[in-house]
Amino acid sequence: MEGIESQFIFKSFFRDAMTQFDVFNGDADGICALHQLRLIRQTDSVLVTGPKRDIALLGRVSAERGDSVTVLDISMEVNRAALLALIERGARIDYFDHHVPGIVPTHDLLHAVIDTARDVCTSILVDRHLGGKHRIWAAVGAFGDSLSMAARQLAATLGLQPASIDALQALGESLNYNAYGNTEADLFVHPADLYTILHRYPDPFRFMQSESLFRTIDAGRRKDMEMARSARPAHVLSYGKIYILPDAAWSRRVRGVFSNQLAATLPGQAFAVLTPNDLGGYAVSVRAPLGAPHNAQQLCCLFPTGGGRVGAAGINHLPPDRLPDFVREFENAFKPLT
Ligand SMILES: [Mn+2]
Repeated sequence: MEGIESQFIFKSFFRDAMTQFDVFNGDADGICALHQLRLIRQTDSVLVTGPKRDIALLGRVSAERGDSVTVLDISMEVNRAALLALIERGARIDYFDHHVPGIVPTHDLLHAVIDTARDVCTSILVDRHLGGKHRIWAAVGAFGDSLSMAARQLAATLGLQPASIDALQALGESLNYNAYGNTEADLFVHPADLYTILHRYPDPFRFMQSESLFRTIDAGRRKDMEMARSARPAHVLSYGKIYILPDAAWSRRVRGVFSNQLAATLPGQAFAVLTPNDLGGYAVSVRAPLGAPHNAQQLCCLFPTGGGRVGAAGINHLPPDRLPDFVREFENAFKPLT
């Protein structure tokens, strides 16, 4: 009896109270955007996040009339139906993002700050919104999103020494690296837990010095890269290499970063890095020669789950019986024109 009664009181209390939902990409940019906002306005919130590739997050939000939802660094286009449903239910939405949004709905309940310029990320949009109050975290987020120039420009306004700026870069890259993997099980720590721990630190240098979690991620990132570097390519061509990494959490985490590093090291060559997925096939990252980017997207779009850009593209699921086709098409795509 008592239980039922207190449950009733509990429920009616929460019906009147507003719930804050914080919905953010689990990468460095998403985490640093939220961190800046919550350093200004502290609130208990429901955290909704996941691995970097999980961007359809808004559908998981159960907000109702009077509730407030802050959305950071996930594509509005992908989350459109859920966004419209939340507005329909009467929730108030603040939306900050730098991905192509599609058509942005106009509604009193929606405050959207969207900018797709190449040199901004969500952490930078939040920095502008807050008038630079926690700019150092905007720099960390920008480093995480590989916007080194923009990040260095922000850091320069803070009067930091070059070594300190380099440390912020390593922090951004580590926070970002933690979000790579096919599922939550592949990550060093769930991004919601990473955010919760990081949020205790207004000062990024204190976080790096005091938090063992930072050292775990940073050391893990280096270890993964070492393992990848020791892998032998499955196919060596005169103009590129194809790697097939083993079925392991580290290889699923490192696939994209390893591809980028191969491309940066040998700018005249193309690379593909494959990791086994849970469908019995492969997830594929392709990098065109960095010196003359071409055909990466074209190659990946020959396969049903492929997509990307001209220099960097991927295939979500390459069925095992299509592997020989992929190798042949890779040769065609990057064969030197004679
Ligand atoms: Mn971003």
